[in-house]
Amino acid sequence: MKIDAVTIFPEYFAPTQLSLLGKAQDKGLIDLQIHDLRSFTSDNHNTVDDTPYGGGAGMVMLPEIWGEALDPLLISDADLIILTPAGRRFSQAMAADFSKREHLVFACGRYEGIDDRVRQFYSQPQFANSGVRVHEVSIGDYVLGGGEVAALVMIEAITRLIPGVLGNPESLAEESHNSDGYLEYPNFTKPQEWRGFGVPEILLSGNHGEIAKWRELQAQKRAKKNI
Ligand code: 6GU
Repeated sequence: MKIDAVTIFPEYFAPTQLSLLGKAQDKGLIDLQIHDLRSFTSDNHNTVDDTPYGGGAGMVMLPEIWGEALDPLLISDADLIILTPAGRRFSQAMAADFSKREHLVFACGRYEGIDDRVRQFYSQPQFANSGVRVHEVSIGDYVLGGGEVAALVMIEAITRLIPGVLGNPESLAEESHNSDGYLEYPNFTKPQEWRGFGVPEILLSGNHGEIAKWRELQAQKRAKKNI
């Protein structure tokens, strides 16, 4: 998978060199490129934003600069992901869909966001016909200072679903038993007793059928409690 991220803060993406994602790049499974939006400016101040038409607080990111940055990345089959708190809520199902794509391009907005004509421009039929799809995505109901952290969250959730990225692929197989795609039952490891707390007997029984039933029940209880 090819991943591009465009940002005014490339340093935010330092953690992508760590852990599974770092290894996936070493293995050649993922080609991740971070692009500094300011490198596409041509004025002395490297301006990336201006005041909003219609007035109001905050600044809006300039469409020309975004166009310069995105044009070379969106020449064929690609998913453009515009990060905005007003976007569609990211989910495990979305992560699974994106994990099957060839090329993801993350546009990290700062300030009050990116001039909406950037979304409009790349949503035109000539882009759709060449395989460019545009998505506005949010990672939850709260406001971040910018899209960088949201892009990191998405990149981590998506790339771990790519075959070969996880050290132990059985963890994925187990997750997928659950419709949401994640484990919900409580887990225990050594020691068998810790600060007076034991491990549920059933987990020591070796009876895998009963263990599966117990875990299912615990998952349901937990799901109810955490709604
Ligand atoms: Cl994608 N961006 C910003 N700025 N805030 C958010 C978000 C994105 N998702 C949740 N909050």
